[in-house]
Amino acid sequence: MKIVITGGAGFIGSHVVRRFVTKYPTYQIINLDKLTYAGNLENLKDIEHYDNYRFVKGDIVDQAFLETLFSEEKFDAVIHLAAESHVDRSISNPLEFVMTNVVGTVNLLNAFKKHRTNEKGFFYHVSTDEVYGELTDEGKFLETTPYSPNSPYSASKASSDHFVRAYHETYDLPVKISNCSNNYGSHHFPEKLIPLFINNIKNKKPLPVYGKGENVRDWLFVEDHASAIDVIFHKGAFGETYNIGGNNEWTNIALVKLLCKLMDQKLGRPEGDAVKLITYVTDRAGHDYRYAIDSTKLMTKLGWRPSLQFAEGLSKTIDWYLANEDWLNNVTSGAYTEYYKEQYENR
Ligand code: NAD
Ligand code: TDX
Repeated sequence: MKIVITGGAGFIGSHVVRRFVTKYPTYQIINLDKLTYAGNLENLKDIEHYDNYRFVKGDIVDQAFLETLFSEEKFDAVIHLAAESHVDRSISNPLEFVMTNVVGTVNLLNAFKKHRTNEKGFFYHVSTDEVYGELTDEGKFLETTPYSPNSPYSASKASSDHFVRAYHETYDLPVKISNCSNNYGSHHFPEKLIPLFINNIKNKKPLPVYGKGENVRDWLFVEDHASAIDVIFHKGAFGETYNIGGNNEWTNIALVKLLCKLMDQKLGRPEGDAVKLITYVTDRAGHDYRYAIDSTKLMTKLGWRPSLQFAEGLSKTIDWYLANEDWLNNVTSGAYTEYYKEQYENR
C-alpha cells in the first residue's frame, strides 16, 4: 500500500509518519510537506533512512504540482494533516488559513479523486475539536454536535471537514474524518502553550497567560493521537467521523502551575521559582472558553484507549525539550523572534 501523509514534518504529522514507517514495513510512506516555519525535517532524522519512507517537498495549494505527483504515484490512501495550525496566527492572517486549510484540502481531494486506481483507497482527514465551537461548564463534544467555529483557524478547518464530507456524498469518495482535542508532546512548535512555556521557563522569561487563565482544554499525548489515527485508518468506517480526546481537562492556569512545579524540580531550581514568571496578558480575541471531547464512539466501536496519564506525559515532554536544546534553539532563532515580538511585546 502506498500512502501519502501530508504535513508529515510537523508536530503531529512526524509522530504519525514515524508510527506508520516503523510499524508497517510493507507500506510505502510518502511525506508531502511544504516545510513552512512549522515543518522541520529534523523531526524525522531517526527514520529518514528507512527503505519504505520518502520525503517530497511541495505545497498543497499548488494544483499543478499535485497533478504531477498524484498522476505519477497513484497513491492508495491519503492521511491529510498539512495545515496552518495556530489560532493566534489565524487572527493576524486569516487568508493564509483559507489557502492551505480550505483550498489545499480541496486540491488534494481533487487530485486523489482523479488519480486513485485502487477502489478501496480512501482519504483520511485529520481535524480538530475546535470546529464545534466552545462549551460552557457542562457537556462534551459528540460527533453529532453542530459545527460552530469561532476563530479563523477553526472556521477554515470546519470548512475543510465539510468539503471532505461533501466529496463522500457527492462523488462517493471513501473518506474518514477525526476531530481531536489539544495535543502535547515532543517536537511541538514553541508557539503553542505547553512548549512556549517550557522554553520561557527554561530562559526565565515571562509566561503570558491570556485573560484570567480560566479557559479549559482537554489534553492528549501526541503519540495517543497517532495511535488513534492508526486505529481509525485501519478499522474506521467510510463516511464516519470519530472524536479523539484524553478525558483530561485542565484550566490553563492549573496546567501552567503544574508545569512550573515540574520544571523547577527538573531544573534543580527552588520550589516556587517558575510560578513568579506568570504574567496575565490581554485575552485572545474570540477565545473559546472550554473544549472537552467525548471519545466513547472511538473507544467502544474501535477499541482505542489513551496510554498515558497526564503527569507522566507532561514529565516525558519536558524531559524531551531539556534533552533537545539544539532543536529548541534552532526553531526559536530567526523568524521566531519577530513572531514573538509581534504577539507578545505590547500585549
Ligand atoms: P503543525 O503546524 O505542527 O504542522 C503542520 C505541517 O503542515 C507542517 O509540517 C507544515 O510545513 C505543513 N504545511 C503547512 N502548510 C502546508 C502546505 N500549504 N502544503 C504542504 N504542507 C504544509 O500542525 P500540527 O499541530 O502537527 O497539526 C497537524 C494537523 O492536526 C492539522 O491539520 C491540525 O489542524 C490538526 N490538529 C492539531 C491539534 C493540535 O493540538 N496541534 C489538535 C487536533 C487537530
Ligand atoms: O501564550 C499563550 N498563552 C495562553 O494563555 C498561548 C500560546 C496560549 N494560551 C492559552 C490559549 C488556549 O486557551 O492556552 C490555551 C492553549 O492554547 P494553544 O496552545 O494556542 O492551543 P489552542 O488554541 O487550544 O489550539 C490547539 O488545539 C487544537 C492547536 O493549536 C490547534 O491546532 C488544535 O486544533
